[in-house]
Amino acid sequence: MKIIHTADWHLGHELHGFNRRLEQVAFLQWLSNTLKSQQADVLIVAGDLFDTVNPPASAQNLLYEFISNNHKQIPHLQTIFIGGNHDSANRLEAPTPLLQKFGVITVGRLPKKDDNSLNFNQILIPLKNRDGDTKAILAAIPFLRQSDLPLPSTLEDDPLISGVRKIYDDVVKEAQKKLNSNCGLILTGHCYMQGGDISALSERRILGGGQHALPVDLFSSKVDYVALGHLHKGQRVGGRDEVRYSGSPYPLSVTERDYKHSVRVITLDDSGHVVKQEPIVVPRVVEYMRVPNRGALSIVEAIKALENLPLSAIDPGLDLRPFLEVVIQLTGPEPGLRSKVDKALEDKAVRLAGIQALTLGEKQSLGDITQAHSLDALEPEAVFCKLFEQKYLQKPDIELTKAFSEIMSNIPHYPGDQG
Ligand SMILES: [Mn+2]
Repeated sequence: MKIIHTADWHLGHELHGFNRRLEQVAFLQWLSNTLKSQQADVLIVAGDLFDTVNPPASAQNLLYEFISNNHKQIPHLQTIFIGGNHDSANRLEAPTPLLQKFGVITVGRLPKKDDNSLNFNQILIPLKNRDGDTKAILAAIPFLRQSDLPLPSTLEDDPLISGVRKIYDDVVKEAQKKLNSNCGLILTGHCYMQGGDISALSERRILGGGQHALPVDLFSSKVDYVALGHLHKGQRVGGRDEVRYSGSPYPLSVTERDYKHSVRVITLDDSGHVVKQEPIVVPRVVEYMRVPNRGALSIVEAIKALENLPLSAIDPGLDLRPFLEVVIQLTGPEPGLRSKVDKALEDKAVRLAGIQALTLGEKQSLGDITQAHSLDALEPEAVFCKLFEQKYLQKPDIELTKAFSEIMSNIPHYPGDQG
């Protein structure tokens, strides 16, 4: 039996205001074809199908077209969607009665009975090969919200970790009652695991405080595979090959430019145990460029590089133009930075997806360069000068200091005035 594991599609996602529908269409078409060519029996999408709880109709339409295509091409395919932190559990589950007819099971939120106990009938899903034989039990656990978690049994326990652990333990215990020697056990999750390699800026810290990362020993060593979602880079967790993030299928931030996004193919033998797992790289339909390729340029160098950007002579059309990130090293304030970059790109068929302006003193905190003062003993002008020095490693010139004082004198009753 073959399973394809993917996650974090974020349908409806925009990059700096640019629509990405064509990339999303291309990915779903490619995935449909891959499911067919790989002769997959099961598709698991481990959360964050949509980018927002209220996705645009066009994004929902994409998903339904994908399901309908699969049903035509691979009628026996079983598809399991679990909710992520970006998804609305209700919205995901609303079309369930229809989707079931297409072999799709959606678990938007943790299924519970009226008495608040876990509804194992909905959590535990038998996965079948094409002959209709159950080869694995899938415990479909979605993103867990605080309200899903049981209270800790002792005060010493971290309530988050002990709550999530209890849910996984209970579910695995129940699943094992149904397992026989010819059947594997697969779990899903949408969470942030300790030691995970995050992609700068594109994933949210989902569980606040210092305890948002979960330990990998949460997952029993008896499970055959854990299909995770949330982190956008595919990776195994805690050195365990069977605990995996598939990663998102395309970049959700320009910083993911050099990373090869993929889906994961898992092959189970006749007794339901994993014999092989491998990534298949998702082809890109849009190019991601960075100026410069590594490091940063001064503004003069950067503008020159932008003017000489190596672009294809034919404009592929707005929705397929390359995304571009520009990284500039500043030595002082540059209020006209954006307009200079915009001007250099005026006639270029690219989409500016971010300007990263590096300042010289970025690694220091204000405390590193200034003696400890009580806040009310500091004049705003002094704070301004210190911050400027911290950022640019030089003092602001007289003109700038004067302009700052002028602004301050125009603010009626700033707190310093009140003594
Ligand atoms: Mn997520």
